[in-house]
Amino acid sequence: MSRLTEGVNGLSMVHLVCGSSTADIYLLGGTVTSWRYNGEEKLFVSSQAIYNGVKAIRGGIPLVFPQFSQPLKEMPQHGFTRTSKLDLQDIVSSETSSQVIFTLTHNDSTLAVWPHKFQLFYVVTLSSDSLTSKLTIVNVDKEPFKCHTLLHSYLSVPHISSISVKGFKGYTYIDKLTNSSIEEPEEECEVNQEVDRVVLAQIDKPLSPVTVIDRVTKTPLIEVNTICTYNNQPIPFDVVFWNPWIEKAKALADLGDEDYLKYVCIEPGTVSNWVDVDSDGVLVLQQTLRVI
Ligand code: TA6
Repeated sequence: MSRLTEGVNGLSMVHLVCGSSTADIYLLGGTVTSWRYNGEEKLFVSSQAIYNGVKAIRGGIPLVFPQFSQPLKEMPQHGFTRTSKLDLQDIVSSETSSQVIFTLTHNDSTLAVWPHKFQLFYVVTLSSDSLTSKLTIVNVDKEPFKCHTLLHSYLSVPHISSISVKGFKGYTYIDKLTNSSIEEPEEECEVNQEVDRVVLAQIDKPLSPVTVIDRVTKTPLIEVNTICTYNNQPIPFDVVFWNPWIEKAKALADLGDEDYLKYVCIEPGTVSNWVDVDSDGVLVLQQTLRVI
């Protein structure tokens, strides 16, 4: 049954069970590190991931807030959430789903690098064939603030050469390797070199679903469905598409040299522009990973 338990190196984690599916979520960063559908792992975690309670766990679904990358130098890359200990509020199970609810509230260490008062809610819901991550940011300060949010999902693949990604055709993306802006002409995107792209939101055409498919049989493997709202109104969201390939994989100490062959990152978020969050404003980013 769903419960609080101990993970690697005794780190606290929640194990969710729903039918024949399971999920593991560490209190460190609220990082989902496993989602098993009928016993098959759908997320990737690095063979060299560090579980010391301080460093972000490399893999699964790290949370990115309040910044993507490192535009504000006083704050770590991808913000402080993925290295913060989230507070476990509740574990709720029903016939059809199992859910864990976490919170994170501004504290001395967050205020020291980002002087804004916020409350973060993170709800992970496991159902028989899907895993939903719902990240909610509330501005509990008197002044507005600007932030990014992103779900940095590492999706497990049989072999990187065996898959392609559908859903980007016709969207413009920023290629972070060349800092160029390119319109995606292809129905399917293969990964045969380093890929680091921010696929830009289009207001009238949300980037959902994005689907990882078998490149040969065209069988869908996993679908990423995303919703993003501000004060309950839909807002545009981007999707980051990343694989480090050979050289960058070697350069990441907590990633196995061959690990790049086993995952693709499809990362929905609000990252190409800061989102203005007014006092009492509510920003929600939700992804549902579904096995097709
Ligand atoms: O989401 C893609 C990206 O921004 C890449 O540029 C790469 O830096 C990746 O995130 C991993 O970042 P991390 O800080 O987890 O090593």
